[in-house]
Amino acid sequence: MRPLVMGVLNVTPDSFSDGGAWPDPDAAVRHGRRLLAEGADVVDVGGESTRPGAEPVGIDTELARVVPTIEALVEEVAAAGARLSVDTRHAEVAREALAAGATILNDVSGSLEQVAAEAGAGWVAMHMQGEPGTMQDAPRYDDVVGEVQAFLVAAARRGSAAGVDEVWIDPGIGFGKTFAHNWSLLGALDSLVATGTPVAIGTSRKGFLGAILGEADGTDERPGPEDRLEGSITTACWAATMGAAMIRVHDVRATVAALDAALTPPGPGGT
Ligand code: PMM
Repeated sequence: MRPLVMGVLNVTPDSFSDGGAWPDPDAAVRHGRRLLAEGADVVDVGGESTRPGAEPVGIDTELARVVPTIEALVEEVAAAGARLSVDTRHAEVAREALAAGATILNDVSGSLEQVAAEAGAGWVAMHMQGEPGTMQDAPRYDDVVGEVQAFLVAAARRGSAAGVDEVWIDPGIGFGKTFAHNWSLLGALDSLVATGTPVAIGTSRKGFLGAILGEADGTDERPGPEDRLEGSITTACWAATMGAAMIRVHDVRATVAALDAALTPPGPGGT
């Protein structure tokens, strides 16, 4: 079965790949509609960039970006049979966004299970080492796969104990991780899937893909976020093959098509 595709809708001036593209709720709503038309199962609305080195924006700014966007999209998303999620690490933003109609809390802090439980929402617990401002300074693990998995298994238990019926775990690619850590986590994704809690993952347009795409074409020039589609799609298909149940992406149309192609069993053959 194809994993759910979560389309990224960043209402921020400074996200690493699409920051500034939809800086105000009107532009964001138009892009949200496009994500739906392209086949997104979930539209993930975020109002604070978590890119490495990002400055925190303040709760009021985050609320002013996220809540009107969710309110404006809620009916169309429901009509399309899709869902809205809110990408935040702040309890207050999460509460307001869930009250406005989001049904999944995409929690990059991995700590807001009580908020999800109170709202009767789904909860994505993501792993992050440190804070966005400093997380890439010197990420360190003795055993990245084991440590991230232990954190996520504990988070899933906390979520269930708090009364969340729909818990997801996400290794947090790029969140306090070197490129090598990211590859190790991707390589061992099946062991995270084997824990039994549905796995969500986001590799889309991230820096470690830029590095490998630069090496692959022999130029050693690292393509920018907009030019990392091949790596984004390949890793999405890899994650799906490993059993991930939700993939967070910027390029919804291309990813849906690639996942459908990758996961279709060989048939009797056409002409
Ligand atoms: N990555 C980003 C933001 N939110 N949420 C989850 N669950 N998993 C991720 O990997 C993730 C996330 C950073 O990417 P962006 O700046 O494009 O939003």
